[in-house]
Amino acid sequence: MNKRFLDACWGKPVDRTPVWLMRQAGRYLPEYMKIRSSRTFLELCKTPELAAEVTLQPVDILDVDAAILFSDILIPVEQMGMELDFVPGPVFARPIRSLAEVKKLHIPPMEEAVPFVLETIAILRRELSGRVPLIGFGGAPFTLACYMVEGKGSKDFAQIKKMMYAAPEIYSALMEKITDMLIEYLNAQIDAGAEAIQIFDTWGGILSPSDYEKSVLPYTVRLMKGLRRGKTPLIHFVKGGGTMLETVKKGGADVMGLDWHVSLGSARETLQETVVQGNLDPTVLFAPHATIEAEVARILAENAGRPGHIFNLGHGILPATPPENARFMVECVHRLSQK
Ligand code: 1CP
Repeated sequence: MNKRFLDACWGKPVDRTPVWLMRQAGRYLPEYMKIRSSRTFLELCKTPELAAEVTLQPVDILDVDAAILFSDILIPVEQMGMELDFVPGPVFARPIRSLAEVKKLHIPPMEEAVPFVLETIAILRRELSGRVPLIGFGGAPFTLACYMVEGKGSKDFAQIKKMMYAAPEIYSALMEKITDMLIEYLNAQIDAGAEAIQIFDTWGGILSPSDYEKSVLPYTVRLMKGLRRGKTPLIHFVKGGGTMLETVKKGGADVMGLDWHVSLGSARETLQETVVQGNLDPTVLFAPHATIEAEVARILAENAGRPGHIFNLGHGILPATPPENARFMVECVHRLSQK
């Protein structure tokens, strides 16, 4: 039973720093590509035995201290009635632009909408049987709204920002509906057996701190209050959130995810006793081993032995990463933090 990750989420002392990698399953692993080659990404997400298999690959290959459900943040959005494709980034055929379109979005019972997600979690809990904890996840309301309004990834997010500034009634109706959906979706994951939940707010950092506080934070707060989180720690990762940590902290998560634009040491000063996760630049995994080891050592030194640090990348692992370097990074974290 490896409880290192969960203990660290609650700020308890651990024998060595737990480590996992955002997006640790996926295209950089040949073992993933083999399974993926004969089906689409969506088919893979919707086939519980296979989704469970690719979830376990990085646990076996990298020796990480947590598994994260293999799925995507946009899977539950498709079930609200939006046609979704991956090419490989997500694309919605008909983005949301009007109040009528927001009103048409529905929130089906989760056992009917995403039985495959709940089934994957059940299989994983059986197969892991305590080996490492299982993290469930969802997108934050704003990040999901970005994709739903833009229709795909974007460089400037002009459509969602335009809606926020020029059509606040459509924006708030959409954010309310997404928040309602996420409360159902993430509670269903908790009930199915997810032992921690990470909320990915990948695009929260594109807003000014004042807009984040006014137009994103209230929904995050409502989401976090709506989750059955007694025994289930909540991790909140806002990419680009380093310049507004005090504001993000008001969301109320147990663990704050950090990207690499903020130093872990100064973030800990700002956040005081709040548990943190991060924050190695994912491109360091392209460097020679000596550089990877030095960067791991630097981050551990910035944490300065405080309890409540989960080692991770500052964002998802890049598809061209050599798996051997990811494995070496995990080994460095374990070796250098050993008590
Ligand atoms: O072709 C393929 O195999 C699809 C590639 C792929 C994969 C492997 C996508 C498309 N999503 C995923 C899995 C995924 N997505 C996981 C798996 C669990 C893990 O091992 O961590 C998770 C947690 C996500 C979450 C996700 N999807 C986020 C938040 C995290 C982040 O990286 O910021 C976002 C923004 C997405 C959208 C998405 N889905 C896929 C892509 C390529 C993207 C990013 C598109 C963009 O940059 O806008």
